[in-house]
Amino acid sequence: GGALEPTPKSSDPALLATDIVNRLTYRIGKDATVATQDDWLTAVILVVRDRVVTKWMESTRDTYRREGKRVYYLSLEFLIGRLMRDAMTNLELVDELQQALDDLGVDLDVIRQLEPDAALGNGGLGRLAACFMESMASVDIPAYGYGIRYQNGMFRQEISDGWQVELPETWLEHGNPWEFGRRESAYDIGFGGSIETGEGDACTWTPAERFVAEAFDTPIVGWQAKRVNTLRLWRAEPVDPILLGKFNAGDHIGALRESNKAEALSRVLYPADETEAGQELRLRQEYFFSSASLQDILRRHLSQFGRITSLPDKAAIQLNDTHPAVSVAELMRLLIDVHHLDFDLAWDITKRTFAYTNHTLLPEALESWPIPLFERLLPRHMQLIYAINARVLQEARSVGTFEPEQISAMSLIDENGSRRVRMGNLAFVGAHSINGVSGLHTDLMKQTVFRDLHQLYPLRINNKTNGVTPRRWLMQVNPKLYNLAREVAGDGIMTDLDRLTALNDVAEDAQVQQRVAAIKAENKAALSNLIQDRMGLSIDPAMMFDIQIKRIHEYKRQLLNIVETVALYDEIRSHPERPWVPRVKLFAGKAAASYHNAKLIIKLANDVAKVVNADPATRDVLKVAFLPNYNVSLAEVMVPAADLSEQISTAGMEASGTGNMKFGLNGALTIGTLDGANVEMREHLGADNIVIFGMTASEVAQKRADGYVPEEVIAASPELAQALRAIESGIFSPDDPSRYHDLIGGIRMSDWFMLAADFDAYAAAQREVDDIWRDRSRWNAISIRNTARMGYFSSDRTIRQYGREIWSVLP
Ligand code: 26R
Repeated sequence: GGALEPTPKSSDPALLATDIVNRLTYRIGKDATVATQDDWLTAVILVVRDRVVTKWMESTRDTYRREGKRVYYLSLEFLIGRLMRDAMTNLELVDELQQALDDLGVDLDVIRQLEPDAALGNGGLGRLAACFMESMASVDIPAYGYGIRYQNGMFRQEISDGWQVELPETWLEHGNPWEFGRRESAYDIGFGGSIETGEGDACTWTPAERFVAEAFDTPIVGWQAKRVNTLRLWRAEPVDPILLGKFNAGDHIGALRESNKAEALSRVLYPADETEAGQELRLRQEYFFSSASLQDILRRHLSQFGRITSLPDKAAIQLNDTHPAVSVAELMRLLIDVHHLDFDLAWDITKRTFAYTNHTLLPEALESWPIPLFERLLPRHMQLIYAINARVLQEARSVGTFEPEQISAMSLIDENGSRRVRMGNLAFVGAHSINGVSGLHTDLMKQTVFRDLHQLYPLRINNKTNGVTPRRWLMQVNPKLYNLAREVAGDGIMTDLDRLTALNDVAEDAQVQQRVAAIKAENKAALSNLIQDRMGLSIDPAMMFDIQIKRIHEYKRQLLNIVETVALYDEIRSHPERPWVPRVKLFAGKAAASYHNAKLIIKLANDVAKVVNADPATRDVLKVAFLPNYNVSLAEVMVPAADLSEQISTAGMEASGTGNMKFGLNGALTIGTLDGANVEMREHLGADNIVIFGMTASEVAQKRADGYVPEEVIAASPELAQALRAIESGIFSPDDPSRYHDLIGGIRMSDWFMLAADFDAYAAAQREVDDIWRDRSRWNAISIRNTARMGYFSSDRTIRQYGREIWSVLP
């Protein structure tokens, strides 16, 4: 029994206020009369943090005492956003802190907005990792997240004359009160060099370059502070920060070069989403954090359990996509070369320890590394990969039924063209579980990328449909809707989101409908104010808020939405007398800096907005806006304000989507294709509570195979033809009339994402949405049913499934 001080339970606002002033005085060194808003923010975070730390130590001691299994979530991305409200909510201290701050004359809502967003991720995969961290703590799974402490996370987006401009995001500029630097937890990371054969299967690797990985820990609080887990992020350091030898010899520059090289490793998040960066630095980052994390995991395991062979019983390591897949080879190296196991035993332990999640089937997002590069940076790992490959292919051949093409598809080495290491295959063969992130995506994995490996190991692929944390994405972002839901469904909804189904019974209740509509109106007014402040654009909250927010990518088809907007604009101008439903089309999202068409789509959204918003003939019924710098905090304002959620990817291309779930939970109607988790959303909502349109994944595949001719489709759709011509003609780009020739030309010529093929169905679905909107009681009932039936999409459910079916940490 530890003799720690009792948890400071003092939730009395007066005591909290004293605490805050004490932090301000003794930690920040300021008097209340001169404190800036930033000082107050830091003081409040420190007060909250202390309470978190107490729980954190309890959790850590509890895990150790139980001698249980720990989960390790390895991810190159954690898109956690702001942490203060999250921690306050999960400690159930929001009202008390609000009161304390009121008494001090500080506005919680003002200082809350000064906390920088931790944007250590691109999009879906990174945000999922953040929801999972919160859910693992909430369902009481001992877990560590491992990643990189990027000095610069996702870039800040400015819109200049309608174009995206990327600027560095300096989230650490004013320090980070949430993190604890752990100088004592540091590991050596090597690159390059040479190998000598040793005894048995072991080798000695002498790297040519060496760096140090230093740990920074952030506590992640679960709901009601049931458990606090650790997010451990690595920063790269030079081996000897001052390099005394060189420095003393007068080589200041040489010493600096070393330290710059180290800093580069944890300097910046790669902002390419779904297109392979292929840069040497990226592979270095992947190995850097994999090696540091595995060394840390083995050290912890050995210090508690003493025997390396029990690793799979005490550690489950989840690979978040292939970004940490080099871990498979690194664990083999550590087990064989450092811990002296033979290859067979090491391979058995490795497979029983790792599991791998796939998040995309797009061929351009499947990682593979040129063999010469791999060999140069990681010579020992290259050897091990060849050895693993030999075994796997031997196993495949011994089955006796595989064709040579199937064997070469299973190989860890891609031999078509220049030889490359396939990271997906490496992760697959090194893991006992490979999961997709929605039912459809998992099925497609079995039929496409992993078709042959799935035949060889038919029990490995399984599905874990994504989810989102209801604490952040309902309770915190939409407190009024949460309170209404709690009135109807009881206090237990945050631990059991399925209880929201109680709302089904009140979906037709006129009074509840009124209240839900009033809450939505308030959320829309808040978003309107934000748009007014940031863009100087005024939007009537009575309009339908039609929102598409996500990374800009052709497969997500923001362009389909914009083209339909142009067609609608044209129709309204031709028939102004018709009873048009007033709508505002809102867009936000970042484009990879190197992704030409995505950046052009942003410019087009802005060009269309400029023309449409200035037209007195349509002004009252149609508005368009592209909100700059989409991030978690902006999503937190937009999601609760949405009437309509756009989830319109080409079927078969969006692995799951998680924005779709956040919108549904907050009562938006979804217009979407049968893609990713939309398929399961329809099953849970019932077909009357979601508007589905367009081709299915198999129809898309069939049409591609049959030879799709977009010009035929365009010729058959006067509305589409007219809208495309309008964009091409330069109506929206009078300063550069040919700006969109190539973009629209791509649709005419090949239209890989089948925008034209789905256009008419999409436009018809939008008019169906209008019809529902006109019947406001029907709309409100659908909205309530959306909230009622989204319980399945809680990340607590997802995590419990991982815990039972993959990690064996739950009964
Ligand atoms: C290799 C590198 C360039 C790279 C490729 C792809 C880096 C990042 C990505 C992002 C991918 C893997 C991603 O974010 N996928 C998304 O994962 C979400 C969570 O599972 C899904 O909801 C979403 O559909 C999917 O696109």
